[in-house]
Amino acid sequence: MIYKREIVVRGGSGGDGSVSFRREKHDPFGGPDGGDGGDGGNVVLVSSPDLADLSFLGRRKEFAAQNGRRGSGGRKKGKRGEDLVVAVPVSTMVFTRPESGQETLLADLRTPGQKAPVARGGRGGLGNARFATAVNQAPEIASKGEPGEKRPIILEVKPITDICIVGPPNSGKSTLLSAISRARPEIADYPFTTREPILGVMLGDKRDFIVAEIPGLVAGAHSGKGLGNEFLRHAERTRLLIYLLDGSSPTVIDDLGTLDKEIASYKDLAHKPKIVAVNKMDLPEVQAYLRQIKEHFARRGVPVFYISALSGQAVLELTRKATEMVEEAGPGEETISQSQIAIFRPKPRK
Ligand SMILES: Nc1nc2c(ncn2[C@@H]2O[C@H](COP(=O)(O)OP(=O)(O)OP(=O)(O)O)[C@@H](O)[C@H]2O)c(=O)[nH]1
Ligand SMILES: [Mg+2]
Repeated sequence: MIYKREIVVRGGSGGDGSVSFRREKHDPFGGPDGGDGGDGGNVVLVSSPDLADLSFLGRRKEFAAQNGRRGSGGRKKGKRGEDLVVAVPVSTMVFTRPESGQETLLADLRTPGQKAPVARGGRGGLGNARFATAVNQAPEIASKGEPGEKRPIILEVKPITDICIVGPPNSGKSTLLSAISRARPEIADYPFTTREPILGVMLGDKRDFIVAEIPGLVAGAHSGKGLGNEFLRHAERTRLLIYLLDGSSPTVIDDLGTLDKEIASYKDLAHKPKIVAVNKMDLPEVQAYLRQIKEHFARRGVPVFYISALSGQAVLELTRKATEMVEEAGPGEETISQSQIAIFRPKPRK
């Protein structure tokens, strides 16, 4: 899966204006009648809920709209170049890549069907009919069409979610996601079963919540260990993190520290509201040193839940607290589920 790509977009060039004179039997020295060139087409991005990532772009580097056609005699305007419409996943952010300095956000395509023009077509040139004046009634000049706007842009998919489940490999993230949502990720007793972020919808009383599972994070993920930490991009626009730890891990206390470090090393994720959930409470070996774990985690100052994603123990309490905290986090960013209504931005009038 590809979540970040740079492409070059180019609007079509405008067609040239035409130089032409009316010649008819009854009027052999008729005036200039060269038409204007057509405008070039624009490149427009549109967000589609059917796409999950950017791999469909393939290796294609440049995306250009059609050129406008040249004008012709009889004051005929050249045909306008067609727009090139490129579909991208919902929640794609579009940045400019300036020669120097900061990338700036061009568009944030967060609702299905939302459109963003990213490269304008050039205007068509003027035909010689436009240049006729009292002094020069037979102008031999027409103007050229303008080139279309051309620029590199960066596409980055950053889903907007309510809750992200993060944790070490094999801690039960997929089991929890399938317990609380309709997603059915693969579950297996080895690390890195989940290799891509997975989204699920959790049904709520008043509204539904988008929950994501992020692939397992190991110590050093920020420097590429394990599957790396690139997937935390999926947590950038979440409202709540659930730290899911494996209660049967002999190092469960250190696991929390490791996870904290990895989260802290990714942009400003450290500031997100969070809940800690210690999983696999159904296992007898966990019970053995549960008191020790509880004592340690109680000092952390974040809500801690002791759950079994497998048996369902305390899962309802966890989700209740989670939805409460999501609502407390305020209106924040709208998730996909709440904004299925397409927003079509009308094209500017010429
Ligand atoms: N006993 C017990 N086993 C669990 C529980 N939750 C998950 N497991 C088991 O732990 C193993 C890993 O579960 P997954 O849900 O695949 O864990 P994960 O965190 O998604 O793992 P990765 O995607 O590989 O990082 C599986 O064998 C699960 O059956 C639980 O609450 N109790
Ligand atoms: Mg998994």
